[in-house]
Amino acid sequence: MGTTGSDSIVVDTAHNALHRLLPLPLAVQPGDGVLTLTAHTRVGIGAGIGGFDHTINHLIGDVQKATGLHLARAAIATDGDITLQLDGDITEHGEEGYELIIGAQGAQLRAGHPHGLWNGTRTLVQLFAHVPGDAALPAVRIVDRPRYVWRGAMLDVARHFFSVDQVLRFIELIARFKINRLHLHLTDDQGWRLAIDGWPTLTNIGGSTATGHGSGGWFSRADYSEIVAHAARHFITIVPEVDMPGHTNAALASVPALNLSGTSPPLYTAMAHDLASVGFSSLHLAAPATRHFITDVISQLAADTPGKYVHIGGDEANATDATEYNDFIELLQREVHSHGKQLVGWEEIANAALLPGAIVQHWLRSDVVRRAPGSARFVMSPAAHTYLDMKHTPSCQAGRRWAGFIDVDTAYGWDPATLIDGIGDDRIEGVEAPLWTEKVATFDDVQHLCFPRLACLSEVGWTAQRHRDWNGFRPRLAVHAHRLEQIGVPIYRSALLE
Ligand code: TNX
Repeated sequence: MGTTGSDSIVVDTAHNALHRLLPLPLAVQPGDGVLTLTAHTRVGIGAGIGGFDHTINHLIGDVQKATGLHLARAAIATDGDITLQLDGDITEHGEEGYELIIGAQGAQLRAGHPHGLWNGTRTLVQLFAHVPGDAALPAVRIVDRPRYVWRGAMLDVARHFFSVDQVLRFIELIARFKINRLHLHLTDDQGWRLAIDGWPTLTNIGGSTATGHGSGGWFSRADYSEIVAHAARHFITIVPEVDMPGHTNAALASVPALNLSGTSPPLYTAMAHDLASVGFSSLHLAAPATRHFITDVISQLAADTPGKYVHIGGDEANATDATEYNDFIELLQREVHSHGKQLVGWEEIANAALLPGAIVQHWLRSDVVRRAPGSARFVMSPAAHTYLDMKHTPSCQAGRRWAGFIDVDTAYGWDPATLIDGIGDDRIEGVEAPLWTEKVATFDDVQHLCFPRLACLSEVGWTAQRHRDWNGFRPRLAVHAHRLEQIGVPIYRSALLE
């Protein structure tokens, strides 16, 4: 096929197919007619490289859920079938791009990489009406690739713990919108949630409770690997965070030798109500166990995480001396690099001497972000637009309000490239929406705060800015809010979508 120029989007709002696509692809050209799948339609691999079994099986499962039809797999696809083709010669759409052509002769999906094929299947599944018995796909030609490589969600399992099954479910939900990073905030003052070999008290003591005296919990190494594997099947990279040197009361309470005094403080189950009272805990380089602890924690995280990132936190270290803070971050950076991984940290790490490749996650203060060297990369999580723990409206039960109310228009209406002077798309790795869980105790609340706002973030991260506007987005978000409700997700029903 010929290439579709990146500016050639055809926005025909009368066309149903377009209303079903979220995030909006780079180029969509509606055709005439439909392709109606039947019990004889098969899903096959076109000529080219094989090896994307999970993607095909997942597609077959999704088609069954959307239409009721169970499609068979074919070794070689023919007319009328759905053909997936991995073709290393297709390089222009990058790792995640794809081309999808649907017409009377069938559906052809082509990509240069397995991740692109996966993304194409997400688009194909969105194109169904999701009405039982309706197996029609609109004729269309789509050429697509994302704006940013990092489109993330963050789940804080430290303030309140969420089980492996809940995290697996969360992965399935975010994958619908082509989100490709799941950042797990694994440790904080109120809980340490990952077993570390040789340090059993971290979880036995530090994982035993939660904010508000909950019962806590933690992941074994096997649990963590199960999460990583499920994420990988959905082309999601796990970004593990162990927050240091602040936000460490759970570790300090578990291991006396991490304290300068040699004595542990009590467990902390309260919640800092304002930004001034957070950051009361700190690790210290001079405490007897600190360096050994850092080596063990980072090397286990690196070994158990196939993705290239290790997030070391670094936020709100208000109880750490400024010079020691920088030494601490630089030590963590060396440790992360010694395992061949890329350093990620909250914006405060910009105070330390960061080496090329470091990723700075912006959340609050542009002046702090600007201290980062020219070589740094940025993930944008501005609290006022992306913080999923902020209430949608004053009547929302769960969540907080310090960064303002965030309804779906606010979650959608920002451009990462114009947020901070001097930090444009050439330096931005992507976007992420964090869900902090001090005031989020149940998985129903998690889903209510995340959906549909994560769909807004997904389009901020995927769709070219010139193709984004609230009026075009609103009906598409309404379609997907409805679909989430159909599968039982307790979403937030925004009045803006009525
Ligand atoms: C600030 S964002 C924090 C978190 C809190 C959150 C609550 C950041 C790097 N630190 O520790 O949970 O606010 O909204």
